[in-house]
Amino acid sequence: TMDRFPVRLILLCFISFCASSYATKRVSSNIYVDIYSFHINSTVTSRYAITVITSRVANRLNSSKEIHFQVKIPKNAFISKFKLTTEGKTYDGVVKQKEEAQQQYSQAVSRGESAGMVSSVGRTLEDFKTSVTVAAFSKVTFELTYEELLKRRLGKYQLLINAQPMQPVIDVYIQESPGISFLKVEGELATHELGSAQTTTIFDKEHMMVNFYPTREQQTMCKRCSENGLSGDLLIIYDVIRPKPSGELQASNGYFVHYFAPTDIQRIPKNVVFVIDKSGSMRGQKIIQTRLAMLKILGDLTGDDYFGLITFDSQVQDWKPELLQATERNLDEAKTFVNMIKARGGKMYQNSALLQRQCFWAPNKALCIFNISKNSPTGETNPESIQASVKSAIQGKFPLYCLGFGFDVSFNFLEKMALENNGVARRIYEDSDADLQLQGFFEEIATPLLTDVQMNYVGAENVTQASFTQYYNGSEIVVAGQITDNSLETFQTEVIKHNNVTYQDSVSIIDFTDVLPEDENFIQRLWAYLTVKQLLDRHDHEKEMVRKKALYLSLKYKFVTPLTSMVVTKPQEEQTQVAHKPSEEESKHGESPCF
Ligand SMILES: *[C@@H]1O[C@H](CO)[C@@H](O)[C@H](O)[C@H]1NC(C)=O
Ligand SMILES: *[C@@H]1O[C@H](CO)[C@@H](O)[C@H](O)[C@H]1NC(C)=O
Ligand SMILES: *[C@@H]1O[C@H](CO)[C@@H](O)[C@H](O)[C@H]1NC(C)=O
Ligand SMILES: *[C@@H]1O[C@H](CO)[C@@H](O)[C@H](O)[C@H]1NC(C)=O
Ligand SMILES: *[C@@H]1O[C@H](CO)[C@@H](O)[C@H](O)[C@H]1NC(C)=O
Ligand SMILES: CC(=O)N[C@H]1CO[C@H](CO)[C@@H](O)[C@@H]1O
Repeated sequence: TMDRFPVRLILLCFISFCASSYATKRVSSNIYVDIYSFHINSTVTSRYAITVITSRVANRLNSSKEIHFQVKIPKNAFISKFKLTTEGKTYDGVVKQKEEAQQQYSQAVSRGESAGMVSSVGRTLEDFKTSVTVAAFSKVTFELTYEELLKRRLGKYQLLINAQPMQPVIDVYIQESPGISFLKVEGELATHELGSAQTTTIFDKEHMMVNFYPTREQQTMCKRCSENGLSGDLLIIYDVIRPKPSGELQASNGYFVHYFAPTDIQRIPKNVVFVIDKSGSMRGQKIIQTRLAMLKILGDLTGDDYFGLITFDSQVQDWKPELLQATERNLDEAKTFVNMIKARGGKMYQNSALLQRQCFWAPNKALCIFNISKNSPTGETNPESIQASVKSAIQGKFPLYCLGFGFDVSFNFLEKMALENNGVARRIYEDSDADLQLQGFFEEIATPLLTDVQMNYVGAENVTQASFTQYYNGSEIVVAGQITDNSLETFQTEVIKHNNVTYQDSVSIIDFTDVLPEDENFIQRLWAYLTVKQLLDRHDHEKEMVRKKALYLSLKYKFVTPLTSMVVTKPQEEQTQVAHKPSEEESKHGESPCF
């Protein structure tokens, strides 16, 4: 028998969801407070995006006035700089260990100041806001910098820029060697009415620029505009050309980055088990959207895939006792089954009570046993023991993916379980497009091309994650590290899959693309960003060594991460504000209680 690609389990965990309606606060326009310049400047160098938002505001009143600065930044980004300048003095944000900043935060709160600066707003953005009292006839400049590594999904990178109603001017400069294969601009601001505000300039295949300069008139006349001006997202979407299957290597100042995304490979057939919650908490839209998504996903399976369906409420039902081949006949039968899935009536699970589940697999067979959590009469279990038993059942043989719906789901639990088992967890937002979110996630993992990829680097140290259980079509493997003694002569790379060398590159200086002097630090920052992200994602991130290392790098590179905060001291009365990276749970629970 042929080797099957490992079973992939998709847990669809729709547990009661908190709707939260978000009213975006508008900066009220006032002829006496003049935002005379608002500039968003984003530079992307080999997928590493550094964005600077600069706002210049004048107080034209003869008395002092509180002036607000409020912007939205991508969740995936780390803030790395904030400063405000007024009356000739500059006040810089200082990145400190979170606990240290917490003290200043608590003191400010106890004085009745609104001390928090960042909150979570939606699926993809965080809200950053601050204000400062500006003297009569004075000006203030706010400058915020954030950094992120763009992740390739479904064959493209996406840079998201959000504009609030304050006369935005957006410049995006992208440089990618060996070249950009396509570039397009989408999003709420890429509309017909604003068409003439946007231009794309192609300098050559490696350098492109997108500008968005709406006139004052355009800012009030478009569909997405209020009387205060336009607001919405601009999405810059692109991909790069990949002339070499062994990937693209860049180095500067003693650091390297390796982008690996081969396409000349056959897909691997896969096994997939869908576990679908049909308990009472799924009633209404959620179960309808799940059915829609499942029908579409089943339609996307190919003939050599094997699949299974399991539904549960308080009991577990297998569609078939074993995985079946995705033949047309079996798929039709499965679709009939899916169409019959109904959310059970019955009571909703109160609080964050969560169905906890234990799954055991045998080859081509999936069996799940569900454990009801503490609040239920059926017995108490602790998440650690469930995580441990799932891990021992899987034994690293295949990745586990968990999808959590809404915010009442114990997402951290799902995430930890997925990470421990080489998978990922995704939060699905209950919204009109929940079925599309589900499908999108499945598409990302639908075409495995490589398994057990090991990237080896000779003459390198402090290398980021270098082994990957799977590589999917449309994604990209990125590895960065330090070059020992900054010596390219000894630097070598090879990519090994299934203990069998498939790509080998002994790199010479010629293979490295030139990096301009002004960009020479970006690979080092990219390395630091990736290292911190991966350390924070590790399921053992609470372990002291991992934490320490992530903290050290966050402080060194001035990243606002879950371990650090930025303290901003404002001109008057030694007022301080603190920027924490919010966790989604915290901010949502604060905003809207569930029941
Ligand atoms: C935008 O940022 C780039 C890179 O930092 C810089 O070279 C350029 O001058 C900036 N543009 C403006 C208009 O500030
Ligand atoms: C400020 O301006 C208002 C009218 O614009 C005026 O009535 C007031 O006297 C001015 N105050 C000072 C201190 O100049
Ligand atoms: C991978 O995706 C690209 C387009 O995104 C497609 O052209 C190609 O056929 C896919 N490869 C496989 C093996 O499915
Ligand atoms: C890089 O690796 C060396 C040893 O190979 C170690 O001494 C050093 O602390 C590491 N640096 C970082 C930032 O982790
Ligand atoms: C690599 O795989 C090929 C066939 O796919 C096999 O002939 C060869 O012996 C393998 N090499 C090693 C080192 O395992
Ligand atoms: C009913 C059921 O499956 N209960 C199990 C819940 O989980 C604990 C520990 O993980 C098991 O010991 C129980 O048998």
